[in-house]
Amino acid sequence: MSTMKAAVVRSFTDDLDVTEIEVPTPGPYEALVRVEYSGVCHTDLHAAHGDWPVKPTPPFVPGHEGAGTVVAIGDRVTRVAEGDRVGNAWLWSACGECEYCETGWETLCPNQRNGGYAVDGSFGQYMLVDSRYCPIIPDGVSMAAVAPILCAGVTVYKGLKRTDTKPGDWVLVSGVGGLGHIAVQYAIAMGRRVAAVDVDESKLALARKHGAEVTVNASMSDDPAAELQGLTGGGVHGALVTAVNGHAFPQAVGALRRGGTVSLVGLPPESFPLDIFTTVLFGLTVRGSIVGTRKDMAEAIDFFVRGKIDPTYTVRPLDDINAIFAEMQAGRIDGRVVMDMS
Ligand code: 8ID
Ligand code: ZN
Repeated sequence: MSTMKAAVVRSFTDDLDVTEIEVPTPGPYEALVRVEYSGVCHTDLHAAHGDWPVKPTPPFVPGHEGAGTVVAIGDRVTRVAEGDRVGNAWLWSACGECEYCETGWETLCPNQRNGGYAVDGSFGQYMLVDSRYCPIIPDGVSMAAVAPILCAGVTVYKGLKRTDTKPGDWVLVSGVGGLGHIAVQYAIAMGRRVAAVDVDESKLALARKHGAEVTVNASMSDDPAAELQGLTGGGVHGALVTAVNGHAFPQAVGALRRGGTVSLVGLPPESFPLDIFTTVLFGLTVRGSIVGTRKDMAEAIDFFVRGKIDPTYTVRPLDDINAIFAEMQAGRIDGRVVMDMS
């Protein structure tokens, strides 16, 4: 039996256990990947804390922004070969046969399995991927820099598409963390004008660095929605909420222009009141958006390969995972943390 170092969640209340565990064996359609880098997503923190109604079952290894190289393949694998550069993803696999898979909505497949949640993820030196669903990483790109694209990138790219905006329109990015700072960049690359909201000045500075024209600090403003309405000449055409705080959600709805659409992406385990009168009279759309399909992933990676997206990230060792989670919880991370698995 060969072993590897991995960060294991043993309970929702304890620190992760960085320890030696068995290297998994690839089954049919699966490939074994030597992980080089893995981004740390706030979803991993929600998973480790058991924040959501559908909880993962400890012990498990989080991580769904892993980038590495295929070192072995199981039976019936045709899409990848040993030596190929691939990643894992939140959409680890789907059934391929249900009404959602059949209609281009595999992200809604009720039989999907999620990386770092139902299947062990990328917070370890090796991981399994489903060869039919894993993102393919082109040659020549930095494995550390591409890691945040595999969840943060695809999620905000899809969420921005779902705002139903067009070039020249205003888009609000609420929450400029790992997802949000990349959302600013996709929005600019897609020709949108960006307004950004956060509760931390350094996050707003990062948003401006990446092209946001308007920034509002929600912790300093009496009415961030009204301020955004004024600064964008009548409201934003679309909004993407990545904030991990329920208060940001009605603020984003309140910042919409008439006819606007908000894509909800952040997942604080909370709810928020939706004002029926303004939603109806102003013809607003409020929708959820969850990661992206394999096609969205390939498109998101292509923006990155063409140099349109430049994630801000810090490389740290896997041994730092508990400190990284504590900093994330306190909102002290600029951009993304990417862990080096070597
Ligand atoms: O597919 C999806 N829907 C998807 C995919 C990936 C991640 C959803 N997520 C979810 C995560 O589970 C998490 O709930 O998106 C959320 C954001 O993930 P992240 O970007 O990885 O988290 P972060 O780096 O900690 O950034 C959070 C940002 O929110 C700001 C913080 O300052 C930070 O910049 N924020 C907070 I906390 N309160 C805010 C507020 N009231 C706020 N920004 C604006 N207003
Ligand atoms: Zn994620």
